[in-house]
Amino acid sequence: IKRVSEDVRSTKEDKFYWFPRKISELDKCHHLVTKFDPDLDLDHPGFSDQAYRQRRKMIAEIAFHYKYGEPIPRVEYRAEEIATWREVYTTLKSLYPTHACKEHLEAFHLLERFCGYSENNIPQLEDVSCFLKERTGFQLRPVAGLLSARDFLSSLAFRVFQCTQYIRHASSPMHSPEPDCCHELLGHVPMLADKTFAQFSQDIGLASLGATEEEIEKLATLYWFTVEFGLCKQNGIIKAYGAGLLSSYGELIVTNLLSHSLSDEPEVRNFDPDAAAVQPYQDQNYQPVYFVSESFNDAKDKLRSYAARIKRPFSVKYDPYTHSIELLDSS
Ligand code: HBI
Ligand code: FE
Repeated sequence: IKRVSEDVRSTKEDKFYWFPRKISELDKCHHLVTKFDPDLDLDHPGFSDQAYRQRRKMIAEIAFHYKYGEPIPRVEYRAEEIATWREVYTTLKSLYPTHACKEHLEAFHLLERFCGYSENNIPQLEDVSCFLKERTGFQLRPVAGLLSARDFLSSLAFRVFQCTQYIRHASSPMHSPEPDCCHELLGHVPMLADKTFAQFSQDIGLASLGATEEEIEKLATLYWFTVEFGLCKQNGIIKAYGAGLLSSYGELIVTNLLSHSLSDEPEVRNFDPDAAAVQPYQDQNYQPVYFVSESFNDAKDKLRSYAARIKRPFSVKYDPYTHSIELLDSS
């Protein structure tokens, strides 16, 4: 394997999309998608609530000014925000023992003990980030809303998870069209505390670096059916590990019925990255299809073999000592 030199990378046939080569360059990965923004999405529960939109902007300012290496500024949440959190927290927590995978349950318990998780407190991203760093080397950085798939996935390559800090509108505690802190803290964070899941997440990120638009679309879809809506089988029972499920009361309930259900709607398939990468998905309603993994190790191995088949003019290796990407000639 030889190192690719700068001049080789700039030749015409080897053109590829820019990507961050070191962790501090994630400061440039901030491109937002406005699809579900309350200022522009008429169906957003906060669309006609000026005070909510103002508050969400204030919290988004933290993300706009944030630079890698700084502690994540704390937010003093208001009573109304904590009330929304409490409702989400208590409802979901009551479902986890029967519906969440064991990795989520175990981490959730630790987060309650050590990280300020409780029905009366919205945990601070800085505290959660320190907790995750010790567990799996993952860390958080604040983000102002829904990021482009390319920017979002590239941060995973560095074991950085981009986290929203604002909370959903009080009028609909059980649903948010966009990611909010309930989704991140209750759905994603506990899973990122698991070693194998952390590796799986980083592997999707590494596969995305410099990828074509088509490959990014497929990786984002793969991400959707695993990290967001993935199921796994534990002791013969189907459990949820996807953050979209673990942070949605209605959809979480649906998945628990799948172990016993005789109907074929929704459909449950064995996880296969080639199929999941091109499966149409639903971002406004419940999924018509779920993919179930035997274990995170199995999912990780399958993803690795999928990623190895993506054609790129180079291959990448993460250097954990310098938090940077080494490019290797793939020929
Ligand atoms: N942005 N802030 C944020 N949070 C996500 O969970 C997220 C995102 N952008 C894209 C995305 N998730 C995925 O749906 C894939 O497109 C990668
Ligand atoms: Fe998410």
